Amino acid sequence: MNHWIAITRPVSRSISNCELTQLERIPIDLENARRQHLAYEAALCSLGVEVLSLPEEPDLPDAVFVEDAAIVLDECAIITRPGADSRKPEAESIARALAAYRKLFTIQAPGSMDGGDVLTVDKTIFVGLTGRTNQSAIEQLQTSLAPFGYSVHGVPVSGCLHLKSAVTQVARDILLINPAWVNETNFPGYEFIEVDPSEPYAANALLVQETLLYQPAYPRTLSRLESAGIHPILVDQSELVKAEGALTCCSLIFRV
Ligand code: CIR
Repeated sequence: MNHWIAITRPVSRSISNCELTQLERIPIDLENARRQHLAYEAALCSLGVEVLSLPEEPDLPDAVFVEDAAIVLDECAIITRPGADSRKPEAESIARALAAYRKLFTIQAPGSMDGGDVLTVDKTIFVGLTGRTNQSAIEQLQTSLAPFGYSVHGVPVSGCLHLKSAVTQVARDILLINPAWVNETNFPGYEFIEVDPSEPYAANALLVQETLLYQPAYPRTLSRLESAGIHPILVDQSELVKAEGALTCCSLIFRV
Protein backbone atom coordinates (compact mmCIF):
# COMPACT_ATOMS: atom_id res chain seq x y z
CA MET A 1 0.00 0.00 0.00
CA ASN A 2 1.25 3.49 -0.78
CA HIS A 3 1.75 5.94 2.03
CA TRP A 4 1.97 9.58 0.96
CA ILE A 5 4.08 12.24 2.63
CA ALA A 6 3.99 16.02 2.15
CA ILE A 7 6.97 18.02 3.34
CA THR A 8 5.91 21.55 4.26
CA ARG A 9 7.36 24.43 6.24
CA PRO A 10 5.63 27.23 8.17
CA VAL A 11 5.40 30.71 6.70
CA SER A 12 8.56 32.56 7.77
CA ARG A 13 8.16 35.64 9.94
CA SER A 14 10.27 37.48 7.32
CA ILE A 15 7.86 36.66 4.44
CA SER A 16 7.42 40.39 3.76
CA ASN A 17 10.98 40.40 2.38
CA CYS A 18 10.16 37.68 -0.16
CA GLU A 19 11.45 37.70 -3.71
CA LEU A 20 9.08 39.32 -6.21
CA THR A 21 9.37 39.12 -9.98
CA GLN A 22 6.00 39.90 -11.54
CA LEU A 23 4.05 41.56 -8.70
CA GLU A 24 4.35 44.86 -6.84
CA ARG A 25 5.07 44.49 -3.13
CA ILE A 26 1.98 44.84 -0.96
CA PRO A 27 1.64 44.09 2.77
CA ILE A 28 1.31 40.43 3.73
CA ASP A 29 -0.66 39.58 6.87
CA LEU A 30 1.56 36.98 8.55
CA GLU A 31 -1.16 35.62 10.80
CA ASN A 32 -3.57 35.19 7.92
CA ALA A 33 -0.86 33.61 5.78
CA ARG A 34 -0.14 31.12 8.57
CA ARG A 35 -3.84 30.40 9.06
CA GLN A 36 -4.29 29.71 5.36
CA HIS A 37 -1.18 27.55 5.31
CA LEU A 38 -2.54 25.45 8.18
CA ALA A 39 -5.78 25.00 6.21
CA TYR A 40 -3.71 23.88 3.21
CA GLU A 41 -1.94 21.30 5.40
CA ALA A 42 -5.31 20.18 6.79
CA ALA A 43 -6.61 19.68 3.24
CA LEU A 44 -3.63 17.43 2.52
CA CYS A 45 -4.26 15.49 5.76
CA SER A 46 -7.91 15.03 4.77
CA LEU A 47 -6.66 13.21 1.67
CA GLY A 48 -4.67 10.77 3.79
CA VAL A 49 -1.34 12.49 3.22
CA GLU A 50 1.02 12.60 6.22
CA VAL A 51 2.27 16.18 6.61
CA LEU A 52 5.86 16.54 7.79
CA SER A 53 6.25 20.17 8.74
CA LEU A 54 9.91 21.21 8.96
CA PRO A 55 10.98 23.90 11.44
CA GLU A 56 10.43 27.52 10.42
CA GLU A 57 13.35 29.27 8.75
CA PRO A 58 12.88 32.75 10.24
CA ASP A 59 15.64 34.35 8.16
CA LEU A 60 14.71 32.81 4.81
CA PRO A 61 11.65 34.78 3.65
CA ASP A 62 10.53 32.36 0.92
CA ALA A 63 11.21 29.10 2.80
CA VAL A 64 7.50 28.18 2.92
CA PHE A 65 7.75 27.50 -0.83
CA VAL A 66 9.44 24.13 -0.33
CA GLU A 67 8.61 22.96 -3.84
CA ASP A 68 11.40 25.08 -5.29
CA ALA A 69 14.23 23.34 -3.41
CA ALA A 70 13.70 19.80 -4.69
CA ILE A 71 12.08 17.48 -7.19
CA VAL A 72 10.97 14.19 -5.67
CA LEU A 73 10.41 11.20 -7.94
CA ASP A 74 9.71 7.58 -7.05
CA GLU A 75 13.33 6.58 -7.64
CA CYS A 76 15.31 9.54 -6.30
CA ALA A 77 15.19 13.23 -5.45
CA ILE A 78 16.99 16.14 -7.05
CA ILE A 79 18.08 18.94 -4.76
CA THR A 80 17.85 22.04 -6.89
CA ARG A 81 20.02 25.11 -6.75
CA PRO A 82 17.31 27.80 -6.55
CA GLY A 83 17.71 30.62 -9.02
CA ALA A 84 17.37 33.51 -6.55
CA ASP A 85 20.47 33.88 -4.34
CA SER A 86 18.33 34.61 -1.27
CA ARG A 87 16.72 31.20 -1.72
CA LYS A 88 19.80 29.01 -2.21
CA PRO A 89 20.20 28.29 1.56
CA GLU A 90 16.69 26.76 1.64
CA ALA A 91 17.95 23.61 -0.06
CA GLU A 92 20.14 22.37 2.80
CA SER A 93 17.36 21.49 5.26
CA ILE A 94 15.20 20.04 2.48
CA ALA A 95 18.08 17.76 1.49
CA ARG A 96 18.42 16.60 5.10
CA ALA A 97 14.72 15.79 5.28
CA LEU A 98 14.62 13.97 1.94
CA ALA A 99 17.77 11.94 2.58
CA ALA A 100 15.69 9.66 4.81
CA TYR A 101 13.47 8.70 1.86
CA ARG A 102 15.42 9.01 -1.39
CA LYS A 103 18.83 8.78 -3.03
CA LEU A 104 19.76 12.41 -3.71
CA PHE A 105 21.26 14.15 -6.73
CA THR A 106 22.21 17.82 -6.50
CA ILE A 107 22.19 20.46 -9.23
CA GLN A 108 25.64 22.06 -9.37
CA ALA A 109 26.72 25.57 -10.44
CA PRO A 110 26.43 27.07 -12.99
CA GLY A 111 23.09 25.26 -13.07
CA SER A 112 20.15 26.81 -11.29
CA MET A 113 16.63 25.44 -11.02
CA ASP A 114 13.43 26.11 -9.08
CA GLY A 115 11.10 23.16 -8.55
CA GLY A 116 8.27 25.45 -9.63
CA ASP A 117 9.67 25.12 -13.14
CA VAL A 118 9.39 21.34 -13.15
CA LEU A 119 6.20 19.61 -14.27
CA THR A 120 6.37 15.83 -14.04
CA VAL A 121 3.71 13.78 -15.82
CA ASP A 122 4.49 10.07 -15.48
CA LYS A 123 7.95 9.60 -17.01
CA THR A 124 7.95 12.91 -18.88
CA ILE A 125 9.46 15.96 -17.23
CA PHE A 126 8.85 19.43 -18.63
CA VAL A 127 11.21 22.12 -17.37
CA GLY A 128 10.55 25.82 -17.82
CA LEU A 129 13.41 27.97 -19.04
CA THR A 130 12.90 31.04 -16.87
CA GLY A 131 14.83 33.60 -14.87
CA ARG A 132 15.26 30.87 -12.23
CA THR A 133 16.06 27.76 -14.28
CA ASN A 134 18.79 27.48 -16.91
CA GLN A 135 19.97 25.09 -19.60
CA SER A 136 22.86 23.76 -17.51
CA ALA A 137 20.45 22.57 -14.82
CA ILE A 138 18.20 20.97 -17.41
CA GLU A 139 21.15 19.05 -18.83
CA GLN A 140 22.18 17.91 -15.33
CA LEU A 141 18.61 16.73 -14.70
CA GLN A 142 18.62 14.83 -18.00
CA THR A 143 21.88 13.08 -17.13
CA SER A 144 20.78 12.15 -13.60
CA LEU A 145 17.39 10.83 -14.64
CA ALA A 146 18.17 9.03 -17.90
CA PRO A 147 18.99 5.75 -16.06
CA PHE A 148 15.47 5.79 -14.59
CA GLY A 149 13.78 6.18 -17.98
CA TYR A 150 12.66 9.81 -17.69
CA SER A 151 12.65 12.13 -20.68
CA VAL A 152 13.37 15.76 -19.88
CA HIS A 153 12.18 18.62 -22.12
CA GLY A 154 13.07 22.31 -21.83
CA VAL A 155 10.05 24.57 -22.37
CA PRO A 156 10.20 28.32 -23.14
CA VAL A 157 8.06 30.36 -20.75
CA SER A 158 7.41 34.10 -20.77
CA GLY A 159 5.41 36.56 -18.69
CA CYS A 160 5.32 34.60 -15.43
CA LEU A 161 7.62 33.38 -12.66
CA HIS A 162 7.64 29.61 -13.20
CA LEU A 163 6.47 26.98 -15.66
CA LYS A 164 3.87 25.84 -13.12
CA SER A 165 2.49 29.39 -12.94
CA ALA A 166 1.48 28.70 -16.53
CA VAL A 167 0.58 25.01 -16.64
CA THR A 168 -0.20 22.15 -14.24
CA GLN A 169 -1.74 18.70 -14.48
CA VAL A 170 -5.38 18.53 -13.35
CA ALA A 171 -6.37 15.01 -14.39
CA ARG A 172 -4.79 11.95 -15.99
CA ASP A 173 -4.19 13.48 -19.46
CA ILE A 174 -5.43 17.03 -18.91
CA LEU A 175 -3.31 20.13 -18.39
CA LEU A 176 -4.65 23.44 -17.10
CA ILE A 177 -2.84 26.13 -19.05
CA ASN A 178 -2.45 29.84 -19.64
CA PRO A 179 -1.55 29.87 -23.35
CA ALA A 180 -0.37 33.48 -23.07
CA TRP A 181 2.59 32.29 -20.99
CA VAL A 182 3.46 28.91 -22.46
CA ASN A 183 2.68 27.35 -25.81
CA GLU A 184 0.45 24.25 -25.94
CA THR A 185 2.61 22.74 -28.69
CA ASN A 186 5.21 21.97 -26.01
CA PHE A 187 2.87 19.29 -24.59
CA PRO A 188 1.92 16.97 -27.45
CA GLY A 189 -0.70 14.33 -26.68
CA TYR A 190 -2.40 16.13 -23.78
CA GLU A 191 -5.84 17.70 -23.58
CA PHE A 192 -6.02 21.26 -22.33
CA ILE A 193 -8.31 23.38 -20.24
CA GLU A 194 -7.38 27.01 -20.75
CA VAL A 195 -7.67 29.50 -17.89
CA ASP A 196 -10.24 32.23 -18.30
CA PRO A 197 -8.30 35.15 -19.83
CA SER A 198 -9.43 37.42 -16.97
CA GLU A 199 -7.67 35.06 -14.49
CA PRO A 200 -4.08 34.79 -15.74
CA TYR A 201 -2.77 33.28 -12.47
CA ALA A 202 -5.37 30.50 -12.47
CA ALA A 203 -3.26 27.71 -14.01
CA ASN A 204 -1.64 26.53 -10.79
CA ALA A 205 -3.60 23.63 -9.29
CA LEU A 206 -2.33 20.82 -7.08
CA LEU A 207 -3.25 17.27 -8.05
CA VAL A 208 -2.94 14.87 -5.10
CA GLN A 209 -3.51 11.38 -6.44
CA GLU A 210 -7.05 11.73 -7.90
CA THR A 211 -8.07 14.92 -6.08
CA LEU A 212 -7.44 18.47 -7.19
CA LEU A 213 -6.78 21.36 -4.81
CA TYR A 214 -7.70 24.72 -6.27
CA GLN A 215 -8.06 28.35 -5.21
CA PRO A 216 -11.50 29.99 -4.91
CA ALA A 217 -9.97 33.20 -6.28
CA TYR A 218 -10.46 31.95 -9.86
CA PRO A 219 -14.21 31.23 -10.22
CA ARG A 220 -14.36 31.45 -14.01
CA THR A 221 -11.58 28.95 -14.49
CA LEU A 222 -13.13 26.82 -11.75
CA SER A 223 -16.32 26.66 -13.85
CA ARG A 224 -14.26 25.42 -16.77
CA LEU A 225 -12.78 22.67 -14.57
CA GLU A 226 -16.23 21.69 -13.32
CA SER A 227 -17.60 21.57 -16.86
CA ALA A 228 -14.87 19.03 -17.58
CA GLY A 229 -16.03 16.91 -14.63
CA ILE A 230 -13.26 18.03 -12.26
CA HIS A 231 -14.52 19.05 -8.81
CA PRO A 232 -11.66 20.42 -6.71
CA ILE A 233 -11.31 20.95 -2.98
CA LEU A 234 -11.03 24.71 -2.55
CA VAL A 235 -8.09 26.09 -0.56
CA ASP A 236 -7.67 29.85 -0.16
CA GLN A 237 -4.09 31.06 -0.51
CA SER A 238 -4.79 34.74 -1.10
CA GLU A 239 -2.13 35.86 1.37
CA LEU A 240 0.75 33.86 -0.13
CA VAL A 241 -0.34 34.86 -3.62
CA LYS A 242 0.99 38.32 -2.67
CA ALA A 243 4.42 36.64 -2.39
CA GLU A 244 3.91 35.03 -5.82
CA GLY A 245 3.14 31.72 -4.18
CA ALA A 246 0.52 29.25 -5.33
CA LEU A 247 -0.75 25.79 -4.45
CA THR A 248 1.97 23.51 -5.79
CA CYS A 249 4.80 25.49 -4.22
CA CYS A 250 3.91 24.89 -0.57
CA SER A 251 4.59 21.14 -0.44
CA LEU A 252 6.77 18.33 -1.71
CA ILE A 253 4.49 15.32 -2.04
CA PHE A 254 5.76 11.80 -2.61
CA ARG A 255 4.95 8.20 -1.80
CA VAL A 256 6.91 5.86 0.41
C1 CIR B 1 9.89 33.59 -5.22
O1 CIR B 1 9.87 34.57 -5.95
O2 CIR B 1 10.78 32.74 -5.31
C2 CIR B 1 8.83 33.43 -4.18
N1 CIR B 1 8.44 34.72 -3.70
C3 CIR B 1 7.65 32.69 -4.73
C4 CIR B 1 7.96 31.28 -5.10
C5 CIR B 1 6.76 30.50 -5.50
N2 CIR B 1 7.15 29.19 -5.86
C6 CIR B 1 6.47 28.41 -6.68
O3 CIR B 1 5.44 28.80 -7.21
N3 CIR B 1 6.96 27.22 -6.92
